[in-house]
Amino acid sequence: MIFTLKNETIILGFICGILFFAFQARAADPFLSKGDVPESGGFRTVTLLKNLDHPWGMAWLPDGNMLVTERSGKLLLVDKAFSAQQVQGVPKVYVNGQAGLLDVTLHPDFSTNRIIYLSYAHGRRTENGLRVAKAKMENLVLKDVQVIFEVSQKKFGTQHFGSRFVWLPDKTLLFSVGDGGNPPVWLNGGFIRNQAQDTKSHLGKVLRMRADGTVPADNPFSGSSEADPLIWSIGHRNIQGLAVDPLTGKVWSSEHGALGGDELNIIEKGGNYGWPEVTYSREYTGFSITDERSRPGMINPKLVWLKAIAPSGLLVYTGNGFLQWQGDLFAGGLVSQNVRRIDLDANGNIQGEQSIRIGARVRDVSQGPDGMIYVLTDEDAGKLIRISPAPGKAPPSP
Ligand SMILES: [Ca+2]
Repeated sequence: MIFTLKNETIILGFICGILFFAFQARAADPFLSKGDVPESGGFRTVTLLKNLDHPWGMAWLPDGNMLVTERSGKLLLVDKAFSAQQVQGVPKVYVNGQAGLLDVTLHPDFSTNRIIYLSYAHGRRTENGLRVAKAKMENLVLKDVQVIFEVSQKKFGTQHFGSRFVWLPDKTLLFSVGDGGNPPVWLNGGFIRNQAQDTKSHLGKVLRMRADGTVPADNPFSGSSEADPLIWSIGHRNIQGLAVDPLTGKVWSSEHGALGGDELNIIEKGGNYGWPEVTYSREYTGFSITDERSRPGMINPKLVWLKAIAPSGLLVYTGNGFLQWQGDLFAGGLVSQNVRRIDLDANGNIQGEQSIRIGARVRDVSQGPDGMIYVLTDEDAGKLIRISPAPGKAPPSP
């Protein structure tokens, strides 16, 4: 052979380089969920409350009571005996299709300041958008209601508002805004979904604000004239699940695709998650949206549900009710009518998935102060359901 040692070293280095990048690319490939998901056992479900009108979000109060939103515009205080009373003073909400009263969350210092946050659709069919309001809750009345956010791009129709809240440890608030709708909904010379890649638009984003609604100085586009300073991440279709893992600090999101291709992502500051230029999902007609599944500079999902579950509320479970499930993710599914437990190993890698059958469209998933898992179902007579270990049985295996 005529290779010199130097040449061999270069060739070996080259091969190692290719293997390294191939491994990196493989490591970053998403876990593909094809729909053949095994059923989980070892739990039971109990219906605690019936006849909720399309409940959407829930938040636990320090005293063990909870707040529940109904999409039709009511905010309910549910006490520990699971009896519900209406809270007065909710702002006027646009209710139609996916539009309505959406998520609710408490200020991190709620126990001293009694402040809550609501997200909701505002406007009318021809011109509407997401709003966020904060208010002080005094017994069963909201006082000092202040609108602290309104989507700057008004849209037509009743699709894709987002919206979930999650607090970061620094007491800033992340919330999702949907892309505005499916074709043929149109804005500024293109399908409105293209707004998800426009850094001057709120649509199709995760946004981050301070508790008073102002822009944190360390947002990725803070001080830029090229982008909206509230933007935290871009390229999202419709995130309806957001959760922070208190141990790792990771922010997880679950996001609707169109036909198939729902995603589970880890949200990073300034990240581009690809929609609609990169996606596993297809148009509802079956036509292709794009052939691209991945692109340099865009962040791959951690998991893709090739068969859509229509993801809703998301939970990182940390309770003592199910010790083997600690650290796992629980993603509600509207279409799948179950809660998917996503089994994570100690490094946060996805090991697999199980189905906790609910038998109705699941809208939100939350961990109660008792360490049990609570679910809201999206129905005319929606339910609050508790998932707890089956009596007399060993807890379910990991
Ligand atoms: Ca994506």
